[in-house]
Amino acid sequence: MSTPKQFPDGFLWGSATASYQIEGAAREDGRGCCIWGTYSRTPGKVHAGHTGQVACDHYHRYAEDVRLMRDLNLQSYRFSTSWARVMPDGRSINRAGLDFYSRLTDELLEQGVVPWLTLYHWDLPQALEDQGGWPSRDVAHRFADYAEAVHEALGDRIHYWTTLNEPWCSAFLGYAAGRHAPGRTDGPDALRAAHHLLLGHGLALQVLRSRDPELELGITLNFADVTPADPGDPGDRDAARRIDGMSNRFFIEPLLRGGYPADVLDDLRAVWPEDLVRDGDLDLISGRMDMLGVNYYSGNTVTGVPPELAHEAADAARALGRPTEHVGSEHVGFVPQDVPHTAMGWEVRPHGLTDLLVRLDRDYTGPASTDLYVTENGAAYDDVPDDDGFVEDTDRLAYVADHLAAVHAAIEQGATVRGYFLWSLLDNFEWAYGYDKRFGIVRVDYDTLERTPKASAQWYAGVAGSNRLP
Ligand code: PNW
Repeated sequence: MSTPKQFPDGFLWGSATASYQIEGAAREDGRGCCIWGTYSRTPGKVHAGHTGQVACDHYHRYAEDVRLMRDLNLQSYRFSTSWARVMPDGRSINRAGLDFYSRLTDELLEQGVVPWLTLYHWDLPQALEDQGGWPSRDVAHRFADYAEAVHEALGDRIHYWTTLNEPWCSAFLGYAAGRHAPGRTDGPDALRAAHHLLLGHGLALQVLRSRDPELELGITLNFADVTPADPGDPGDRDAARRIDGMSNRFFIEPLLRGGYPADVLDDLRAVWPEDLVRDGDLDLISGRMDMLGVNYYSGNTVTGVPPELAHEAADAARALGRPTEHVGSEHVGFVPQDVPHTAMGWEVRPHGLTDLLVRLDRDYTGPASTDLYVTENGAAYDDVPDDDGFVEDTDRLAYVADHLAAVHAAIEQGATVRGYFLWSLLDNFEWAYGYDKRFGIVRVDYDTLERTPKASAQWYAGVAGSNRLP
């Protein structure tokens, strides 16, 4: 019999969601249109034409959802504010939009749930996309104004603030691969978007810090476990260096080391816009952070394709309408592994989370005295509800248990990990997959909008309540 794994005192147990994925009420109280509204209404972009118009109707059911969190022993709730609700045209403030987040915050505090706010989880006001979107430098400044407006309304009650969720997805899925909103497919523009997202983070950090030095500030990045197909093969090792460079180091190095990784800039030589980085940008981007949010789901095993085939491969992908998100590394091959997969087709690689947290602490956050939080981890599976809507989701439960064991192992190896947020509290709008993929520990019946905790929720409530893994 194995001994229960105890987590450190004060470890923060929570769950996470995002505005566009759960709120609905897309036209209520003056909310403006956002890029996901536009993208999801574009034929062929989102599974079955699903949109976030109604989603989980959290906008009207937030009180019920907060009670659910309390019943599940959750100590913290990570949610995002919708920029288009707060600033419908990306610039002027909509009081009614802020009031919703004020009501939500009060409800959380009343039920003893610590609010953890993300300012940007992908729903850029359409008006700002129409003015160029993230490839335009001005949007970074608009983001700092938005951060100030949200802080003005909620700063007295919220301690934890993260600027961006997964800028990698915003930049490379949104502007290079076109698989996320706004659906553009231009490599240099994706790089511009990435830099301006980081700049927006730095500017917002500065605003928030100057308004209140006591806030706990940071950003959430997504990381992948990247391994070479044959560690003895120099081509495969170089492929792993490239994908690790673009997926993992491209964002963390400017944030915590003050510069883009030299080898990655080298890989990007042909596409990197020369006038992109201005004097002072990297000082802003590397402003001190109190915490780093880590989102982790899976990883890839990669192999090098001979360079002479590289351009051919990139052209072929483009001709098929599938340009790659891996700008500058179009010739890397991905080798499926014979391991369990989730319903997303993502490989289950819990050990990668231990390695990642230990590496981040050793190479980046430890030296910077920045705490680590897992701000997302979880899985989609094909749920089968019984007549009462209950789901015995042993697969999701096992996924979470294995990843929590991996977090525990990282802590035992010395990594400073202070909390874990399960993605997601509710089944919700899973971006290009619409409502077809379910990540919730609580089932949502999309006909009745009824919520029913799954077996994984009951299990997770036990973990959160006892601060240990059974
Ligand atoms: C994250 N990838 O998205 C987001 O933060 C959530 O909003 C989302 O629902 C969740 O993970 C599950 O998908 C990702 O292709 C989407 O590597 C795609 C990738 C990674 C994260």
